[in-house]
Amino acid sequence: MTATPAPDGAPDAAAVVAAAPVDAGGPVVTDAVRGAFDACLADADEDGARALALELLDRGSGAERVLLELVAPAQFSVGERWAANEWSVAQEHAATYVSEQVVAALAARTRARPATGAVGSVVVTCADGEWHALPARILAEVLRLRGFAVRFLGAHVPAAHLVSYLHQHGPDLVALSCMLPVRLPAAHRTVQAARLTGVPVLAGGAGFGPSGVWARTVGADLYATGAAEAADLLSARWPPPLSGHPALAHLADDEYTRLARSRGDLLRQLTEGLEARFPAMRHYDERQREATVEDLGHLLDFLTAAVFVDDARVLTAFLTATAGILAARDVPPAGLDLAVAGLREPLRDFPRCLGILDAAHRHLADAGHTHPAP
Ligand code: B12
Repeated sequence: MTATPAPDGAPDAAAVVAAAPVDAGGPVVTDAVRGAFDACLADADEDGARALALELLDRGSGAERVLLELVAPAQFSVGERWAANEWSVAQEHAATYVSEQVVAALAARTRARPATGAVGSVVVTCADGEWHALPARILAEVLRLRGFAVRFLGAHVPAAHLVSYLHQHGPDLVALSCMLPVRLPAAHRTVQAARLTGVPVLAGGAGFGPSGVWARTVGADLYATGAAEAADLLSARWPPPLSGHPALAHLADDEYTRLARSRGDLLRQLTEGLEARFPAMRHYDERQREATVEDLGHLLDFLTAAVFVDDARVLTAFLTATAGILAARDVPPAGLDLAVAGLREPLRDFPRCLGILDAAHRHLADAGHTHPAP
């Protein structure tokens, strides 16, 4: 089924939603509704996207359903399209802006409803350096809809500032979002900040790894995969316990600190080493060179985060994702193996790093992305 276009070419929100079957949670978010919403994101059609979401709400869909079954999956596929080189960064940014406006519109519409009686107070925050605020915002709205008193701090909150905020407002819980594993050291600082004020931390977001394994490593008290799971968990276990203990004894070897401190030097050595081993790089134009240096910087950051939590999977997951992104842009992923190899010499005195680089090489070899020795 396709959406009936409105006179200006945008999907007709009322028609698309009216055609959807209704269950106990209101109109179902069908493929047709999703398709119409995706079309609005693709076209940066803020009005169309908002109209669709509010139409669902007006016809009886709960705001939680609209947020979690329409907005969040659409935003997730925005990333897939960018990764597949179907969408430019600009298109992705425009789509994200539209999603943010839709979340704001849903929040504004539902905020006027009588409060259900707050069951507890939650500060929702992102780790320092984390700019993925939309998933945390969706979590904040879902918690609010479920009756929690929520303060949303947005992206990139330095731990030191959080401490004074927590002292000032005394919430029952900090909900910490981390979408990139490279922010795990910052997430750890946030957990420490909350610990200083005696407030437990609920962690969530893809940065905490499969099943939230690194949430426990950095000492979070609770973990939930998504907003609905978080709301269910908190409703069942309130007040939340203060029970997490960071499992970071391996940091005593100082590899993480030394690695983080020498990022600039390592990036320069890695870039120069690659130029020597891969002469085609010397003919890169400025844009290609910048993109390569940026990718090498990400490689170093993911290695550093892997050393922080002592888990090679931080790096291997990054390599899998990056190999797909490079292949979609006709760049041979085998270059990643060359970069991994190029780090061995500068890091020869870092045994844990070398172990993680070995695992990375084996991972690339298993995927057929190894580079013949130059
Ligand atoms: C939009 C976006 C951005 C926007 C963010 C804008 C904003 N206001 O949020 C911008 C442009 C800033 C951005 C930047 C970057 N991004 Co980005 N981004 C995305 C994108 C497309 C969507 C993220 C999103 O909103 N997802 C939808 C959410 C709503 O779905 P969800 O995750 O299921 O949401 C649930 C959970 O996350 C959970 N949750 C989240 N937080 C919490 C907290 C708690 C306590 C709980 C319980 C649950 C919870 O609850 C949510 C609701 O149920 C993703 C792609 C993707 N597939 O996700 C990439 C993605 C996350 N980005 C990525 C990258 C690499 C980057 C950059 C490094 C790119 C660059 N080269 O600079 C930067 C890093 C910026 C930084 N320092 O943080 C990668 C991460 C890869 C990896 N291995 O980690 C992804 C996966 C894209 C990709 N395919 O490579 N990005």
